[in-house]
Amino acid sequence: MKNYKIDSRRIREITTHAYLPVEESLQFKTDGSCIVYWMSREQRIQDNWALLSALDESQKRNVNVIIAFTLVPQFLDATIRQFDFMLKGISEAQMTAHSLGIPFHFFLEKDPAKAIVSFANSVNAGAVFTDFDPLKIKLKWKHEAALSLRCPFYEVDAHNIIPARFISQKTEFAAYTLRPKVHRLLPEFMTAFPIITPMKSKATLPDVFDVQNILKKVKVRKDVQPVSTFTPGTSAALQHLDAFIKQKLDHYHVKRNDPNAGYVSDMSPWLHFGNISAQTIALQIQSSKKDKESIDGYIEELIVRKELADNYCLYTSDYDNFNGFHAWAQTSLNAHRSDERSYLYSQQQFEHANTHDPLWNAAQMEMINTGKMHGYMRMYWAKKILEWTHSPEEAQAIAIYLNDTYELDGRDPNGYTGIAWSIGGVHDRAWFERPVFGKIRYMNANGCKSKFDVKKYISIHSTENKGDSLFP
Ligand code: FAD
Ligand code: FO1
Repeated sequence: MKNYKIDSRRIREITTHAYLPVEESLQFKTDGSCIVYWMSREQRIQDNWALLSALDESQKRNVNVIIAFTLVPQFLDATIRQFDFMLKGISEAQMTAHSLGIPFHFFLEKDPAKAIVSFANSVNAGAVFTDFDPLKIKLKWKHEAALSLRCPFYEVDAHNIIPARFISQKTEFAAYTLRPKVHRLLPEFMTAFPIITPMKSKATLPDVFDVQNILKKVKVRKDVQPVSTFTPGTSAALQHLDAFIKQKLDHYHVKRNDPNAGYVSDMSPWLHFGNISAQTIALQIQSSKKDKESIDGYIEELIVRKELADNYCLYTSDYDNFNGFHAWAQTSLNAHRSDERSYLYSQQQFEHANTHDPLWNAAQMEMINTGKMHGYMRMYWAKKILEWTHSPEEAQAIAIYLNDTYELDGRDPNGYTGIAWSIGGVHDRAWFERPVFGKIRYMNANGCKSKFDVKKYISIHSTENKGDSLFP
């Protein structure tokens, strides 16, 4: 594979040897017989800056690169639906790695940090690379691993086109504060990926893991069934992207907010699991010669909005609770805590799409049946949970629980930020005051009626279940 340059602004050294007692830091390894890539967020082989960084280091040292994935038996509110999708995608990645001669090791471990440290020691790793993820659970895994690793440990931002830690060192107030930085820096970072070609040295390849066998071992809810609406893995993501560009992109700008039209890209499940890189998508969208307003609109969502979500989670550790909201929003919501709610529903009533509102119920059923609620409906869906619960805290907790249980793309910075936008006005401005919402932007069914055919949406997604019945 010909030599290439990794942009050092993507890489952060996490190594803690600087803080080790002298005798321990003397054990710190600078040689080693391989380089390990601890894959997590970016579950793909090609177009992956984290793997490319590890490969670059392995070539400099003339040693092999080895991939390791540590699966935990439970992950936030993930169910068999998300584990099924993810594992099928990882299985494809393992096959691709092996076809290139790169060993891909798979571990099912309660303690991922412990697993990666013992693996790195067992293969005498000269360095460990992993991919950037702003979620608290992932930062904890990395911190624990860093405390015990005795070799250089690097984090590479392979999710954002412009690395999150580089583009901003603070919580951005809104899209308009981040957008100019994105557009100024994009030309520097929108480069083509080097293609990984088969390794010269023949490393021993581990056995491939069996998806069904692992699915039997994970400790997750099995009643939220896998969906047939999305095919897992990188090849399906690339095929779907190609079809979107050819058949839909031209009308994205005009039709993307109509949940009946089907003119969004549906790339979020594959982006969430890292089966495809946002940079790969952006490069293809930009060179597509399609409708300019649609290209610009799509790039706004894929880059500004998505990177804004990583920024929010990276610099606001309260991204999943009320304390993460701006002061104006907290003051305003506090002032309306005792307002009378026109309706009140429990988590279970929401979960069973059992409210008085057929439009809200249809959105919930779209998510339950297909694993992906249309983006426009997610705003309405979350805002109504704020309106029909006792408090903003309860609303946010229910929205996160439902989103992370049923959405294929859930458990993601986009989700925590989308819910904080809807319920806590994060990245939004104050609107004129009203009961319960205070100055948080309000949405209602009439607003939806002016945008799309609400009756049609309800008939398509009404409460009769299409998949295996979730609720007896
Ligand atoms: P397209 O319109 O085709 O956009 C392409 C890509 O741009 C998306 O895949 C996504 O990566 C990015 N994007 C688009 N809109 C947004 C946005 N508002 N914020 C951040 N990135 C965006 N997105 C998730 O990935 N996971 C979630 O769990 C999630 N939960 C949400 C909850 C609420 C309450 C709200 C308001 C939004 C949520 N979003 C979430 C953001 C957005 O709704 C989805 O990313 C989008 O609907 C995905 O569908 P798509 O790929 O067809 O989007
Ligand atoms: N990442 C891992 O490294 N190991 C896991 O076992 C794991 C499980 C998992 C389940 C559902 C899900 O939506 C994500 C999961 N992830 C896992 C993390 C994922 O790859 C992303 O890093 C984050 O969820 C997005 O930031």
